[in-house]
Amino acid sequence: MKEIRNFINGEFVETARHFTKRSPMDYSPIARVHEAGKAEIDRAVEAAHAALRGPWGNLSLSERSGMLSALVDAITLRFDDFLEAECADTGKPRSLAAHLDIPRGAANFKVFADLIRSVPAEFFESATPDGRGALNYSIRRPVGVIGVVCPWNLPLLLMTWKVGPALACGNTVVVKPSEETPQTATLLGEVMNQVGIPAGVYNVVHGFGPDSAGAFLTEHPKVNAITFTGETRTGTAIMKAAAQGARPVSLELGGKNPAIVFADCDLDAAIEGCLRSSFSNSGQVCLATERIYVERPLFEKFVQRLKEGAEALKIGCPDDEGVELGPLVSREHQEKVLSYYRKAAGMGATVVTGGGVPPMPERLAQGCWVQPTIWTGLDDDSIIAREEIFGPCVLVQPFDAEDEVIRRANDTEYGLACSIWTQNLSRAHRVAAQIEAGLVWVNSWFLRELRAPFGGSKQSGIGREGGVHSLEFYTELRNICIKL
Ligand code: NAD
Ligand code: 6OD
Repeated sequence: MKEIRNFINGEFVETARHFTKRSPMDYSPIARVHEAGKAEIDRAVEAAHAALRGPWGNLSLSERSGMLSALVDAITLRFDDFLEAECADTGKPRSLAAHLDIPRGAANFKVFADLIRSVPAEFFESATPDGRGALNYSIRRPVGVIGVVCPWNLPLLLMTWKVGPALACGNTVVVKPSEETPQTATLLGEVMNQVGIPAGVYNVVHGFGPDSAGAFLTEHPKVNAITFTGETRTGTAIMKAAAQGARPVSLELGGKNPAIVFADCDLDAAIEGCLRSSFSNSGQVCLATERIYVERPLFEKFVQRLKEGAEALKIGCPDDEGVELGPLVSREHQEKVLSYYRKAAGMGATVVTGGGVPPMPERLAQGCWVQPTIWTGLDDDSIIAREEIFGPCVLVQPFDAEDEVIRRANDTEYGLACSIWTQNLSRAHRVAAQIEAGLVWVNSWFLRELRAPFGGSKQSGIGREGGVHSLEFYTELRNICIKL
């Protein structure tokens, strides 16, 4: 079994309390994780402040950016180690992690290392009564120590999506990875040391949420800002903690994302896109599609094609040849998803495919497997249409008119993402502009431009990150006024 330690002030730190990380594939113990208590959180926050005052804070912007670029190369050199660790923790297919999680882990540093070199500043010439005037300009300064609380679904990707801009802007961080996925954040500590990033700039503390590392970190008065990705309910608790001391938060929260499929779509592309958006990463993507609205003339054909696609998905372990669907991350999450499968059946849904646990070989029987599942025959008020399930499952419903489908797509407390499938460009623009979500894809899904704003509407989040938008959270803008 691996030992996973905290990473504080450039050193790997053991504690007396441990918890066990189990494999999603067969539920065997794979790591003993050292749980941080209040003392370790204090040390990490102090180290982060010391780095701000000292070696990190003293670097020029160009030196800082250069170090982050070196980090990109170092992550790429350790690609296989990151891949191994991410697949072990999550059970996701190696092909997925190799194309998405790990490259994005590096790209999240690259984009902000580049961007920070070319950020413009504003300047105003002001009139004054004496006629001499004044010059006003703005400077950006780091916010300080950022608490970064992360989920388990895309561990390295979502953690570096916060750490990349935070460090590029000159902050230091204390990261609390999910208790389900402690490995890649810890491994990144090794890489930080290899690159020579000063001790205390990047710290990792392990543990759970309430009464553990997550709460200790977000309640810590010397954490200057908190960026969080996870469930809306947890985000609400973190916002309450951040209210103490009036500290800023950036929240990326849950979703119940629709896809809208018009009868004039390219059907092959729509099927391929909806299979990916509903089932990749076993549906454990905040941007995943859990509701598909299909224009009625296409409905039967679409459902049949989606069923054939879902049934063809190969389920298995990360390294299995051609595998497309791994297990869910944990027993607890498997039980949650299966409870929705039971509720859907109990409510009289038509189970087009799936609905249970797939048959697996004996050695994997204890793993967290669920079948990819498609339902029809439930209405918009059912909990299946309303609550985020976060599994490989989707409800498909017919619609008749554009206004109707826009209203139904928007009829949710969430507002993260939406996909629209049509070949009519005018309609695509018209509908996209009326969708209440932070991100709308037309004829695609999860096509990411890292300079564009990313974030949720309604209960899917607060704030926007990505490109210059990240600067709004990770820097403080100050005005300097010079009287002439
Ligand atoms: P979660 O909210 O259960 O946990 C996220 C993190 O918060 C974990 O590290 C956990 O230990 C910590 N935590 C829990 N309670 C806490 C508390 N009271 N104080 C401080 N920390 C606490 O989320 P999850 O189950 O890990 O991830 C799945 C959820 O995340 C889904 O709802 C998904 O939609 C959402 N998500 C959203 C985005 C986005 O970009 N909007 C991205 C990924 C995941
Ligand atoms: O691509 C991203 O930057 C991002 N934050 C994706 C979120 C995916 C949610 O699971």
